[in-house]
Amino acid sequence: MTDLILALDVKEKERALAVASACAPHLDAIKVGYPLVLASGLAIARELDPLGIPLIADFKVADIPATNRLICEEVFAAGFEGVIAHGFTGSDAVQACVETAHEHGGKCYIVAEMSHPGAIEFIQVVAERIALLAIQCDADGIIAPATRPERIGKLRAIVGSKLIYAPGVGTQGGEMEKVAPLVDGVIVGRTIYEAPDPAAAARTLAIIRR
Ligand code: NUP
Repeated sequence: MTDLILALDVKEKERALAVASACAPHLDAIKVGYPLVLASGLAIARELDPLGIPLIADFKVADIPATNRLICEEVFAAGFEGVIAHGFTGSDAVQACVETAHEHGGKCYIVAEMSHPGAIEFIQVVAERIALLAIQCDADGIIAPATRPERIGKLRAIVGSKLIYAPGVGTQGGEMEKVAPLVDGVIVGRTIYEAPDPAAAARTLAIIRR
């Protein structure tokens, strides 16, 4: 079954914890990114820990290898199980993230193609090469756009059985029914946490993704 991953881009800590807790029974992972960590600190990982749901740090790590390693060490020391890194930085920078993740028993996902309209200007042009690089660097999976299912198909042909996680369902226009059969996990943020009843929204999406 395709995983349902909540993008917890809620900046108020108490509300973030409340949304995560209410939605938890319907989730396979929670993705935390800059909005929540910059507002609440990296210790948010420890506060989410009692939910018993894997946490993915979406920091889109994109620096030189030495700095990538330092960033990823902090991510895993904080209690995250996975990290998302950019691939356009090249193989040495990607390898630093993958190696650090694996040294900590964690996973590393590489952004192959982003989901927003501007992604067609630059990153889409090299998305297949990034996906191949992710495989060559032993990454655990890639991020591919739920907003362009036809692109997911092209990237799947490159990554085979490696994981594909797709953001862009709901508010960005991607459709769960079309995307879920193509990927290993669907990442959803606003459609869940901005809903009047986030738990009900998560439950509905969890049923549709089957
Ligand atoms: O290409 C990407 N698109 C994207 O939306 C890569 C991402 N990591 N994301 C993230 O997925 C984005 O930062 C947000 O956290 C989540 C989608 O949220 P929403 O559009 O469902 O609210």
